[in-house]
Amino acid sequence: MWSDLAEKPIVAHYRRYHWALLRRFVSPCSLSAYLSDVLNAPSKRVTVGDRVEWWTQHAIGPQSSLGAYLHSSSIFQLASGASGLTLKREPAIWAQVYELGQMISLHRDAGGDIQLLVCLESPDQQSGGAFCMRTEESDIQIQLQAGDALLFKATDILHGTTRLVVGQEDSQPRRVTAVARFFAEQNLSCKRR
Ligand SMILES: O=C(O)CCC(=O)C(=O)O
Repeated sequence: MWSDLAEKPIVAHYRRYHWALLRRFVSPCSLSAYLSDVLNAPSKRVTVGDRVEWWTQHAIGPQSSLGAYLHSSSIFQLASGASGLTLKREPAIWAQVYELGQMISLHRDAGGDIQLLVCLESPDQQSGGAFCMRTEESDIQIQLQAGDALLFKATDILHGTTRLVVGQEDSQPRRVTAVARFFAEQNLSCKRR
């Protein structure tokens, strides 16, 4: 599927801007299994700044259907091809659930060389939960829909989300995303010194 990657528009976009949007990346029939993997996984509350920001982080096991998907060779090939790096085969994986009032403000991640963010559930458009990026060129907001994915360099690009609020048709908004974070192999020529 991802052969001749360098010629794909998504890869060209990633190489130029360090992010690329993949609409309808996950098949609708897989979404409910992945979502239930997240909702049944062990979780911990993450709080930043005295409850100004909080969300729930879920540990995803490699044996679950979502874990197997994020560890699959097609995801690995996509990340390798887009980054142009020799990546370690196993990504770090996890998921996060945001509910009413929850968000994550703009930040850069501390590690990783390329990250795939997959949206498994999205609130309606009036309920917030947009993915935000601040690049050198502009501020970008993307309302990810369930099944959409975003490849991005999370250590370079400032990113976060808008807060989930009560929408006209959604009094209990929820947003669920999963992450596969890939690391480059150590540069062997540097290691030898
Ligand atoms: O859930 C999101 O959209 C943001 C996740 C995030 O900040 C990250 O993967 O570093």
